[in-house]
Amino acid sequence: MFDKILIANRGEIALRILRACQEMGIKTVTVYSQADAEAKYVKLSDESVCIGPAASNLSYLNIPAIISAAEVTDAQAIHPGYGFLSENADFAERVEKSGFTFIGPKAETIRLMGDKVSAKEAMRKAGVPCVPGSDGALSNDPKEIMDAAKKVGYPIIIKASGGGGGRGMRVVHTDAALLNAVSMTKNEAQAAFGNPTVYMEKFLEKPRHVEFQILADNYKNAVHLWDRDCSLQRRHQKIIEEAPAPGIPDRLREKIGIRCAEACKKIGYRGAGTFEFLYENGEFFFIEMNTRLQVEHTVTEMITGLDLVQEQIKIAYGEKLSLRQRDVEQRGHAIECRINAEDPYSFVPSPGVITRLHLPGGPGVRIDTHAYGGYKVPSHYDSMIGKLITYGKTREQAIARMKIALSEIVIDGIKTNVPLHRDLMDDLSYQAGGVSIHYLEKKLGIKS
Ligand code: MV4
Repeated sequence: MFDKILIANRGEIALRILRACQEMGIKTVTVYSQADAEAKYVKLSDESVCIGPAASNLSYLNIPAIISAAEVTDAQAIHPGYGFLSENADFAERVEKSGFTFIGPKAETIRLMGDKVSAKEAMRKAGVPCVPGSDGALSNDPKEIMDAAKKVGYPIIIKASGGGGGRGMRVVHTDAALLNAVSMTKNEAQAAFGNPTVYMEKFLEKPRHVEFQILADNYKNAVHLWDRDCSLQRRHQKIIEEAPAPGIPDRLREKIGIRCAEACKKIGYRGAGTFEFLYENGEFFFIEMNTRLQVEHTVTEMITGLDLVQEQIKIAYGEKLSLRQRDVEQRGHAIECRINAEDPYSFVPSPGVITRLHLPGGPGVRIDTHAYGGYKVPSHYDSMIGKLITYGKTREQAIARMKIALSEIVIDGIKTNVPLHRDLMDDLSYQAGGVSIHYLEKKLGIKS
């Protein structure tokens, strides 16, 4: 096994990865910006290296600084966590060229999935059901664009191939608006991603966001770890996730999960990955693949009993998957509330010192956070300061435990979105399960 791993991230996920390494007897190197010098995981790691000032561009996105930190500490592998450099194919390539192991897929796979047109084409060919659309990049010929829209049928959505996660999209309802919408999306895509390529899809009006977790090794073995529902979101920021996705027939979940695992074998995928789908009227439609560990991996861990970070590390070291599909358990239900340092209704960030912190506990309660009483939440990064996860034999029990945990939690000194989570756990539509991606924004719209 690796002797030493460098963790190229910060916050709760740095601590999460550190704990996985410690349990495996692997030494750890953390890297930190000047704003994170006091972080708990920095103190808990075997070695740490300051990689620059607070601004992410100069620290957590500073590829040469991170690679030199691995060199001076003699680390063998780099775990990128999520966000920052985790889906940067050039980073993965430079890590490997410098003689380290990148804990993630091959650079070429990251590049393939980063281009949404090529990702969708690869998945369509590998038997994953996709949203109907232009099946490839949209041509520049007005007649061909109009014909494509006629074939797909309005409403349609134009998406930038270099986009993803909600960036570079435009919904079109009529022929009259089509050509202008395409050219505006192309211009924006060129400016934002340096790539004017766009594609067309049928616009699904009220879908759920349901994703499948997979694990694959270097030897074309792959398993799926079931699904997660991430529909509760605002402006493409997920707020609550759960596993499994409620109310979807097991036969269908199993069929889609197997399709995802088979697709991984076909494309030679390696590591942990997520297939994002829209789910509407009982059907799954693939939209994008994420090639990183995700924030919400925790709910999958709770229902499968697996440690996804340890699985990533074993795969990166070159071990064969020890797990076959029939060994993957699925037990009970898990919910994750993302705890953000922000105003619960305006969503304005609220950095500052946490003056008092009381964390909940008890059966089926998990907290992943690097925060502590006296910790100063820096203003330079994402506002998520932790994740509260509850597990239950049933969804009802997981909700009941979440309500209790949310009633116990005390975070003073800064504003957090805990009050919003309390409201949502009491929301009858949430309790019923299966709300769409628009539910939270609609509910907040009525409120404010
Ligand atoms: C869509 C869609 C409806 N129809 N594609 C937004 C994020 C990006 N991953 C894809 N997104 C969407 N693609 C079709 N054909 C609606 C969205 C969408 C969305 C998707 C998942 C989670 C939240 C969302 C919020 C708004 C729009």
